[in-house]
Amino acid sequence: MTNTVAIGIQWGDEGKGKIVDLMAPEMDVVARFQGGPNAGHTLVIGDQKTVLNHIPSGILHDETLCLIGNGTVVDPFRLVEEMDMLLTAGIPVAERLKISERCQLILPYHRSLDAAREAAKGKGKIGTTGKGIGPCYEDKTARRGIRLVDLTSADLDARIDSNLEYVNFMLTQYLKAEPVSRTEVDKALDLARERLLPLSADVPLILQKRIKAGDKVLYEGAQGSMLDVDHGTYPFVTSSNTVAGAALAGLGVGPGQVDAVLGICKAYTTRVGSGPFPTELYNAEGMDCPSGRHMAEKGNEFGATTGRPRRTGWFDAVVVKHAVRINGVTGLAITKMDVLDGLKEVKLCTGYELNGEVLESVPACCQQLDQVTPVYETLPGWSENTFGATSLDQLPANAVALLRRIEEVCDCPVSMLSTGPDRNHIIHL
Ligand code: 2SA
Ligand code: MG
Repeated sequence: MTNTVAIGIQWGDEGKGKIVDLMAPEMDVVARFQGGPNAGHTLVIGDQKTVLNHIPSGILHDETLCLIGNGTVVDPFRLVEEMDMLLTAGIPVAERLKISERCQLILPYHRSLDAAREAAKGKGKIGTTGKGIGPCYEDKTARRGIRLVDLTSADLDARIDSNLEYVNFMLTQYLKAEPVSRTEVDKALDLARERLLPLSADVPLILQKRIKAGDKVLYEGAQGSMLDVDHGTYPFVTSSNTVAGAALAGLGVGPGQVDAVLGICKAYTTRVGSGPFPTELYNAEGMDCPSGRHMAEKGNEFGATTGRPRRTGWFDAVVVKHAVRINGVTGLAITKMDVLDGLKEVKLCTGYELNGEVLESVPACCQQLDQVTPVYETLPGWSENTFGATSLDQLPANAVALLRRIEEVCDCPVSMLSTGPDRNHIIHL
């Protein structure tokens, strides 16, 4: 194992939690570099399911140091809740977790702004997770954010006053929503001071020492490349960079400290929230098709934190190729292959047709992406059960053929294949 960035390369929910948890025992450090409680990483061990929002998916392993980097946004209420959930399960979180002192805090007014803005947009809404992610990253860029380390700063009160004055003007005058009280904000700040500040640390310093000592780091991404604020389906994206490059800025390491990039994707595609999705087959708004419904039902496609039903569709190799390029993916991890069991045929989208031309890449303009017609390659399906398979020779020939075709079309080797939610349901290639 080498220092590896593990990221989602579709629209999130690719099964990153499972893959990271699987790799964690081989790694010494697992570090999150972007996103916040909008992530929902599900780990299944035996019959126990754990959903993590902020905490890196290595936390269940006693030898693994978990780091939350400066590129993330942290909601004190949610993070403390998550820590307590793990404590109750017997995991000594405080001994395994360090939080960057430069982390931005999500405060109650960020959640109010997120909800009020979405409500004001009506049909044109982004479909955010409602966790205050966008407003918090906006404050960071606007240089009025509150970081963990700022809890000890003498001007904190004045900065909160000034932020609240501005936010409450926006909420009441412009968005016609309820204002946020200082008491609510203080509750979040007090909780962060009491429970998070003791875990705060100089994360780049820790990482530098660990890497120099020969320790291996797993950089854990959240969401997916198509939700990246620069490279995704803008404006239907999250507010952070989700690509592999963000691991460097979001933790404070250099390019030489990453050896491999693992791109995690499903054997089909899903998306939650609004925005273009060329290979879409099925959604809760009335689009129906037996194969898409099969994926949604068999794949249990509901958001891990919000419970929202996900939209489903065929594997989009144009998207995955785009992701392989912008992330420098060195190996693919394909998840939920078993969900395709029982389909008569399986399709891969290998190009987009627009105005009689076949496009080589994902168009940057959302309106254009909305209008493309997918060019499909159809492969025979299989009726055999691949759930829980642990070696390639347990798979039907047609499943192996799909895998090989994905490698060819995406020009990237598959290094892992996940065949179920459990740690053991994996094939290493
Ligand atoms: P936000 O809340 O500002 O980041 O939302 C902006 C867009 O990004 C999408 N988004 C996600 N899409 C899939 N999975 C996500 N995480 C959770 C999970 C989702 C859940 O991993 O299970 O529990 O529903 C995630 N986070 C953000 C979002 O749908 C918007 O399109
Ligand atoms: Mg998820």
